[in-house]
Amino acid sequence: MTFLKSLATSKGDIASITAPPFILSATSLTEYSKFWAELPDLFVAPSMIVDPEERAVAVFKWFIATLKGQYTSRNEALGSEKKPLNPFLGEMFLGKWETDDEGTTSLVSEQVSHHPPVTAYAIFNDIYGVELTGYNGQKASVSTTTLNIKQVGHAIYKINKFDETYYITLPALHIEGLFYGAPYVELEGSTVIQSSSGYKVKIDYSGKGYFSGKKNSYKAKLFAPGGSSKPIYSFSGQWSGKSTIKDERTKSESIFYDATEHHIVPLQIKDLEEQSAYESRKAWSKVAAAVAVMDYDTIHVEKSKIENEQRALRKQEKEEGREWTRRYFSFVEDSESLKKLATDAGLVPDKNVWQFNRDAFESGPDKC
Ligand code: HCR
Repeated sequence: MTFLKSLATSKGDIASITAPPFILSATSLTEYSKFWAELPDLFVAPSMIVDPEERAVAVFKWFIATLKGQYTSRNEALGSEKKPLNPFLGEMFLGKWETDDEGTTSLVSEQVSHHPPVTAYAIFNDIYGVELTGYNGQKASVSTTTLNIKQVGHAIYKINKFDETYYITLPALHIEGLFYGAPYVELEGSTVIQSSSGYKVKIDYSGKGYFSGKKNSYKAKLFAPGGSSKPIYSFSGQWSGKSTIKDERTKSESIFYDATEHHIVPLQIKDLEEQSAYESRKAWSKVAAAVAVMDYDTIHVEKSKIENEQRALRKQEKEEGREWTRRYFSFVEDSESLKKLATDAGLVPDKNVWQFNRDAFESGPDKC
């Protein structure tokens, strides 16, 4: 009841929700950027496809495949969705995937804003010349016992070889099961993947009972360049299960992807002893240990230490008339080409966006 009351009075400020110990996660939100590339084979696959139409299909496939990790992995591994640790400004999460076929795929995730929380990320594989950059914030609202979350930000997927860019919008979601103390995520609304080649995919999400009576359902359409309202492909199914593809020209249909058969590649991160104090696992290690044994007092004490340290830093910056310098991302005016893609995707383009500075990362201390 205390939890539900805290939810009702949170006014959408997720950080202020007092969750019971068994709903607390030992993982910081900066870590969630990894879910974009836990399937490195699908992440790089579009770069090997010459035909732009088939390439757009491959980008869609990779995107759909990321959803299971992004939105159901905690539920599956821990029995319910958990309240992640609220990252501090400047917190970093770094890692890489090493696979025989894809080589190294690197991840750089940085907390670029604390109030409101925004995480920026870059994931790149130089062998295949693909890069994903983006940023993510959340706007929450509460209706009775459901927490509704709108995602702020977008992702940009680039394939160097074809000089092609995909603008990816992020779905809204809500948290169900709060009343029973067993929260889980369901997606709603839509995602648009707009390619600079003109191909566009629109994905509509629904939960139990809307399209198919099944959780995690979606329907998607792939449109050719030129603005026709008739799709060339349609897709449907469960993003955490099986997906079907239908060629709308030949009417042939087949299974396109089965999320239950594709296994993630674990991200490699440095041992704690090798990590800097601003890296997520190192910074939150004492809190994480206390969460593991549900020691609420220690969680509170250790969290407060980090929060007070952060408050002191902000105070000092204010007194010195300066702002915290982000390590590898800067808030810059959006380029005309990205603004066009956002407009084509049906959005009002952002004026400023968080942009990854690869040179700063390459010459900095965090390259691993
Ligand atoms: C909503 C959420 C925090 C944000 C998480 C995001 C949207 C972060 C960016 C990732 O790319 C995708 C992603 C996946 C997560 O599913 C989503 C989280 C799910 C729950 C968490 C809430 C803040 C938790 C609230 C929990 C209750 C018990 C208070």
